[in-house]
Amino acid sequence: MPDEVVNGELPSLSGIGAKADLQVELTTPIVWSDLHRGHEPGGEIWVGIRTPGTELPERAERIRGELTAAGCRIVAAERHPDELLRAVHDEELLEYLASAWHDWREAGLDRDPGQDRVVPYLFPHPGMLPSDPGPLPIPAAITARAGRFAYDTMTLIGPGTWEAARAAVDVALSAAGLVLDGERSAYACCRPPGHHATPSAFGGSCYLNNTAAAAALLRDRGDGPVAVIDIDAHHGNGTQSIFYDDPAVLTGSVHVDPGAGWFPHFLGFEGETGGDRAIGTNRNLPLEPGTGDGPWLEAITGLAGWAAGQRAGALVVALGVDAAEADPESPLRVTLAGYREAGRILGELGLPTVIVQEGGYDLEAIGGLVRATLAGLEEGLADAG
Ligand code: SP5
Ligand code: ZN
Repeated sequence: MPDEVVNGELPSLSGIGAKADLQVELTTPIVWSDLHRGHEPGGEIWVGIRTPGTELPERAERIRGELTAAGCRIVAAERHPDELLRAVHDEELLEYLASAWHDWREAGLDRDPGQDRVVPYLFPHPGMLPSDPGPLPIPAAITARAGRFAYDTMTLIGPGTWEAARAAVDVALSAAGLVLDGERSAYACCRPPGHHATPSAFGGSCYLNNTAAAAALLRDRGDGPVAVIDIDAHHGNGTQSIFYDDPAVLTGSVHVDPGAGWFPHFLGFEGETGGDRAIGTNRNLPLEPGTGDGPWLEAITGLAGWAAGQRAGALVVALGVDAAEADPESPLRVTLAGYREAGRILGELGLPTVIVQEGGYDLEAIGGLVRATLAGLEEGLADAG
């Protein structure tokens, strides 16, 4: 039944922003794992102070609730082989993440000094290392090992973190699998998020790069280059690093300008355009703090046009909804209608599309923002025929 009949309202002519449209029923399958609930960040160490966490289990529950109300069917994630993790991460990082909590407890650090999460205390800063360092040693002490792999103090590891992060990759890979099996689109409702996780290090509330794992699977099983378009408010530095020298994966990101004082601070600038073996395959479009729908959508249109011009055969959308105006973690000011239009622009590419959840921290808004994006995406795909 068409939504305008269900809601007793006329459909919007403009196609964006009208209330009737936001009640639209969706058909995109949503992939899910209960294991995310085991990852309770237990706070973030911000300037040395333990502050409440932002990347909470309720995020995924809210999104799922909204999408279920929109009629989406839930598909349970399937376990995938570890080999698919090694396609995007170093073995050392994987071994560390799988054992860190256990090693922390074995060392008694949860009792003395009484820290119930894994927190690094020093980092292998380039200025501390020999000029030709060779392979970075893996310190024997878990407290130091933590700084060998984490690049911030905000991304803590607790008892269920590994299982949740591992399951989040399975969620993204299962969504990619649905698309490889013929679905036009699939949504990976995963947490913890992934786009800040690099081949060898993690941070920014991310442990394993879910988006990159999905893109690598599509690259290896599909036709033509895969385009990753990252619309999270923050630069997708991990995804960029993973594919920087890979000509078969195009990575584009629109985000708040790291040069204006925003995470990830060291990366995400316009001049980063791909490694020597993949020149021109990375695009960053940094935006000023305070930017709203117009320039944000223009940037997304630019990235979509670029992907089409490069004859991308599949699309992975790194969907952070933290660019929304009320989000506590970013200064961008995108509206609900803006997210819907972003979905439409990306859908109009007409590509097999995997949408992977990244950030978004306004619990009241995130469900609606994801729903609006998926509604736009379905409209765009329908228009593309
Ligand atoms: C996936 C994602 O959106 N990660 C965002 C990571 C950005 N974190 C930077 C945190 C900057 C400090 N914010 C103050 C929070 C105090 N609790
Ligand atoms: Zn973000």
